[in-house]
Amino acid sequence: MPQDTGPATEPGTEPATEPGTPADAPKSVPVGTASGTGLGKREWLRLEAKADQLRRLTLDTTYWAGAGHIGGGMSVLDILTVIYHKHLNYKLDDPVWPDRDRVILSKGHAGIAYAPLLCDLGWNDPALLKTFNLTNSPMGMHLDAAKVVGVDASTGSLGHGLPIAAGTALAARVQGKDWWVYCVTGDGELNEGSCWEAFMAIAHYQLDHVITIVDRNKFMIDGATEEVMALGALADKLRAFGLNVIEAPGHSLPDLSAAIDAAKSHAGQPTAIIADTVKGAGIDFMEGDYVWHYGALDEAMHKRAQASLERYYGARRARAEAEGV
Ligand SMILES: Cc1ncc(C[n+]2csc(CCOP(=O)(O)OP(=O)(O)O)c2C)c(N)n1
Ligand SMILES: [Mg+2]
Repeated sequence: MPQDTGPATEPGTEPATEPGTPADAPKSVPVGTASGTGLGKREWLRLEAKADQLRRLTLDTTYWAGAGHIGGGMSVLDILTVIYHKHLNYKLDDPVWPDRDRVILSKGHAGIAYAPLLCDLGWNDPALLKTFNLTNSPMGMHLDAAKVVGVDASTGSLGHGLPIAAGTALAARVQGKDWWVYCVTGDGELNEGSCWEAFMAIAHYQLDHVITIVDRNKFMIDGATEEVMALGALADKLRAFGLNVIEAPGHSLPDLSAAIDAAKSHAGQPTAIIADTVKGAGIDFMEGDYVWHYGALDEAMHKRAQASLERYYGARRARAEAEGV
């Protein structure tokens, strides 16, 4: 949450259309995973509205751009929503406030989901989304920290975010600062050896203010992670590298929020949260299909995707209404 001021956009942004029923929901709606402990009902609904708004904007941005990394954009959006709209310490009116928490989107190809969030905060002109990845736009497919306000590190070449996160946390230590560093990685990205070098450094230096969140959507660019380059017992591997590991359903906002709370209260050892997500979450014809790692939408597909997102939001909101306290 931002300092002093409230969230950038309050609830009430829900579409006027009546939501669908849970039975209509795409398969990515989590079932039986509610802890309900991470968020109160009102806040849960507020975050659901925000996540819905950002999913729609990500879909539209993909449509305007002609194509984009929509699969991994959709899988990471709940993670980004919970970070920015619940946990992150920042100032809306001063995006470069030196004491802010840092976010490093190591899976930089998800810029197509990150750009809408950074525009929605008011840090970049939302009109820029219509130029996303077009010639001369400041918003390229992978966001450039020198051109897009709010980006703490330019990423896109996989495997660099975790080393940057380690360095950022060490810098905080040297300066006596206590900012948190959130590093969001892909699961296929963990094929990069530099991630594991960084995990070793993060554990060795006990950088407990680095919270790694792995978007475990089980797919990479060209297939299932377990077929292309198996991660196997990922949680055990991360534990063996010295990290505290939390596994959480990655599309359940209360569970994600509770996982971040648990990471923050686990002092002395850095935490990695493995967020179990669905590639293409919310768009039924994309879910779990790696072909939609990067894809183009015509008008008919755009409309189908919008209808799917509406059902998805309806189901999620119904769950929050039923299970929230
Ligand atoms: C060093 C590097 N090699 C290759 C690529 C091309 N590339 C972009 S996304 C991607 C797959 C990443 O998979 P994953 O981390 O699982 O991403 P997600 O499923 O979250 O979209 C690849 C290989 C790249 N961006 N950087
Ligand atoms: Mg993946």
